[in-house]
Amino acid sequence: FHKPVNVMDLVRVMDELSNRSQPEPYRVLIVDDEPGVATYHAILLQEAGMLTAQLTDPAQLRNALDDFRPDIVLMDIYMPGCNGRDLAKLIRQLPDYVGLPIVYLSSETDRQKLFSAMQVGVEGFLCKPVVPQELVAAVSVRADRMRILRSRMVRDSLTGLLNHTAITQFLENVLANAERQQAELCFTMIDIDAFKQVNDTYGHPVGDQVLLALSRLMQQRLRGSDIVGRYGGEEFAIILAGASPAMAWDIIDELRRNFELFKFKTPQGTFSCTFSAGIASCTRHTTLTALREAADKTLYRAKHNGRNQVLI
Ligand code: GH3
Ligand code: MG
Ligand code: MG
Ligand code: MG
Repeated sequence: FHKPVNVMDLVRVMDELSNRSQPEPYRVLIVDDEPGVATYHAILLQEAGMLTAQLTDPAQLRNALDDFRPDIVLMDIYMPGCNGRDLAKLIRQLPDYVGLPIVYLSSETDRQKLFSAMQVGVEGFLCKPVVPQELVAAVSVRADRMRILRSRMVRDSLTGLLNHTAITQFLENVLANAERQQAELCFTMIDIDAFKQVNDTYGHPVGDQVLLALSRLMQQRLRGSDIVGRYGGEEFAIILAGASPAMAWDIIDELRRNFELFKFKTPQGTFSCTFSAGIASCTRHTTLTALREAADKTLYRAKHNGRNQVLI
């Protein structure tokens, strides 16, 4: 089992979404058996505003990747006891890092050997001694692309909210944290009422506009610490960290009251939409599955009870 999404990526995305912080510097992992050489390259990159980590023991590669979570790896080819080609090949076999850019930094000039080293899935080669501007440019364009891809992987393409995988991953981590700190946490499932009818009456594009409108409303109205995702179709999930069920109810019910006031204007007429929501608290349901099931059941009760309501 591997985690398809790393929490650090999610935190970055949440920061981006809420404009809470400056974009984080690119993270570069430098693999070189000679600490002096690694440090020289590290300084060049740091001067360009990047964050670096150095790895001299290839046996620690997996840990370095998981802990440092680089946007790119700079790899020496010749190192005692192992070579860069084998390490690059190993990275390509890890599902989490299949897209991670790898660039060789080596004094190898034999074309044939270089081709062979690149065949394992390495996209760049820089010759030592490297021209500083060339190093910075080669690293930053690739790191930037990696960031964009990572952020796409955790987002829903229509609304830009966290996708199902990401929100699940987030919930798992926030739940573990809440348990350690004995903090409160509420998980809310939201489902738009009679949404099929909206599509059937006004068309799918109008349905999409409704989904977008609710997404925007949630992003505007929720606190920075609340985490919103599109769970699937017309279902959304909200993690309210540090909120009691009563607090969560107030927040979600205010959303509900705001949403029902929206008027969607179409050539076929103007209409409004509502949603139902179920809230579950981590103090009563401590596992991920139990929490989700509880929220789902409560949502079902809200639907059964006549819709357009929030239940705990
Ligand atoms: P209920 O009040 O019980 O939730 O009824 P409902 O009609 O909302 O529920 P149902 O599950 O029957 O229908 C959900 C609809 O959501 C069906 C599907 O076509 C639509 N849907 C799912 N994803 C999208 C999307 O991305 N865009 C649009 N426009 N519609 C979507
Ligand atoms: Mg070397
Ligand atoms: Mg549904
Ligand atoms: Mg629905």
